[in-house]
Amino acid sequence: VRYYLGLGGNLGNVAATMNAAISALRARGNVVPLVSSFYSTSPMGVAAGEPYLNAVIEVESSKTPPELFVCCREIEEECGRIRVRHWGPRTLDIDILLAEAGREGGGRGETWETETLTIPHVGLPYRRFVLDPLCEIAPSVVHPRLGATVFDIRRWLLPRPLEVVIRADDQFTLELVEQALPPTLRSRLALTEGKEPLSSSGWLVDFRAPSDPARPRFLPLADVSEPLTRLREVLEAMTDEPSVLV
Ligand code: PH2
Ligand code: MG
Ligand code: MG
Repeated sequence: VRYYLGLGGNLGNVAATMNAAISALRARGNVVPLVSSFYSTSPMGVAAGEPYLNAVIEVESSKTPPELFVCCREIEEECGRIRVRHWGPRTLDIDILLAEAGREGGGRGETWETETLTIPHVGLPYRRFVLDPLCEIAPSVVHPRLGATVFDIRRWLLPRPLEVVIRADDQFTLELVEQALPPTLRSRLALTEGKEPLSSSGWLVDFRAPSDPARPRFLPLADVSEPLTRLREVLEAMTDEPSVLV
């Protein structure tokens, strides 16, 4: 099975840790044909800490998704990961992004939905720190739920200002959302209120509906405990420009 994995970390010598993780994957019988550049990225999340180094690798493996998931957890631990807090600083995070990915004109690839594992990774469509390295090594791979290539998904994040429609409720009005965003972030966005994205490159942020992984460019916030904080994090990750370190 062909997989794409996201690597990230912000504690210690992350480049060395990521290289050690790639060696550990190979030592466990997996083939790693492609490794992206290492990207320096802004931390997403108030608890995330220092800037991150992120990369994406292609892996050929005979393991099933749950088996690979366990294998990645073991390697995270081997590489010194301590889970101090959810989304806190870490030496190494390995996320399964895509499995048996289809190519343009070919099949669509696999989806996986269990309590511990969702494939494709839910954050993939809106995280530049994932899409930039993924696009470097696999631009023509198709996202099985969105039916779009990685190249196109990344391209949806490039317009400035980025068009974002807010589906507000009584509590989270457009005015409140605008006030919650720092001016630098607000200047990258064209915010309006509505029910659907206005154009083919637009995004919808929904404060009412819970997660629905089948909907493209739809960011649910109804199932999040601090929607405005989360919204700011997500919009920052969408519009940040990660820098490449090589
Ligand atoms: N991972 C997180 C939280 N925040 N920020 C960046 N820049 N890169 C990450 O890999 C990352 C993050 C949770 O997995
Ligand atoms: Mg992660
Ligand atoms: Mg993880």
